[in-house]
Amino acid sequence: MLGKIALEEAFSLPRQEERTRWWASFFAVDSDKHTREISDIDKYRTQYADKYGVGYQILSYTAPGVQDIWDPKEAQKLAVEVNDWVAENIKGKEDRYGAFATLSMHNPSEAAAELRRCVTKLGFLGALVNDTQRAGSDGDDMIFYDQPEWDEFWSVVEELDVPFYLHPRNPTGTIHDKLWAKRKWLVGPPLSFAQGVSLHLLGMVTNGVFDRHPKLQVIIGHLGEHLPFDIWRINHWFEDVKKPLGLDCKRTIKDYFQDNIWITTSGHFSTQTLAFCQTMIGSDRILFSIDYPFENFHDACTWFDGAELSLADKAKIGRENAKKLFKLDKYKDSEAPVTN
Ligand code: GRE
Repeated sequence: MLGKIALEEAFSLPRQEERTRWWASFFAVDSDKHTREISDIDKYRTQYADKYGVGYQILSYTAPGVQDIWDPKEAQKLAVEVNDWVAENIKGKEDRYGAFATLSMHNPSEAAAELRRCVTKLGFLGALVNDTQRAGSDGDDMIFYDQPEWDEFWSVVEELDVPFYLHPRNPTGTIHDKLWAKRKWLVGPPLSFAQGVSLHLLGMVTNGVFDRHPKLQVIIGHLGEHLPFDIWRINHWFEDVKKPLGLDCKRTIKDYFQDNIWITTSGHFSTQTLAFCQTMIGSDRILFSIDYPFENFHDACTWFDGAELSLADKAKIGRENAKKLFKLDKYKDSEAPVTN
């Protein structure tokens, strides 16, 4: 399918090669290739996109990124540098690339102001944040955005009418030492990433963030970070036990998945799982994505293009849902016929 849109696509700053290699050492079999690809915006990415029918990509600064920096000033400085850098590097390529804002999440009003700058001045399409913000004097604290002081930030996200992508990061500090240190192969895509994001997102649901901000749109990757599989059980426990015991979120988990939450196919190229997600949350809230360069264009695109889906669903998931969500203008192959 031509003109696909992909939106969990990572870059790092070329000046950070050492850090990129450190991260690659945990997650990339070929760390030279990974480092080359993630530090490049245009060369390899555009070649792959042309070869595999991706018309438009929304780029984001790689994990753990600014969420790993517990000094608030340093975090803010890096966020601004990253945003200016990516804006400069996609200039003139607006028919192929957009960007998510990178935010320091130490302070709700500072995060809101940087998001506003990115959206109104740089033309960014939303924000992507890597789960909790490390904080405290030794980085062992974690800031969750499901607390009332973050209402100020969420109001601005709603007002700007842009989506917020809640992306994983690695467990750190005491949490890492107690839970994961002796189970290190489960860190990342096998388990810890989904646990982190699903805890955070369900924290937002149960703490009433979506009730206070009903227009808020949050995207999660990897076909929903295990949540679609658990919707029935979460719904049963919220409605039949937790609400009678005092949980006071206004709607059901199914409602939040209909009105506020989107999932992407990033790094999860299974037709069976996709079909299950379609039955649980519907094709209107699923978005194609790759997760490049942690995954590759070939696997994502040959899977999606060949998957047994109706043409209508292929069009929605491959690009039409994203066009609407991000209010995109024409881009390369945005109107190309959809074929199986
Ligand atoms: C990511 O998307 O950021 C990521 C990693 C490490 C492994 C897989 C992955 O940072 O998708």
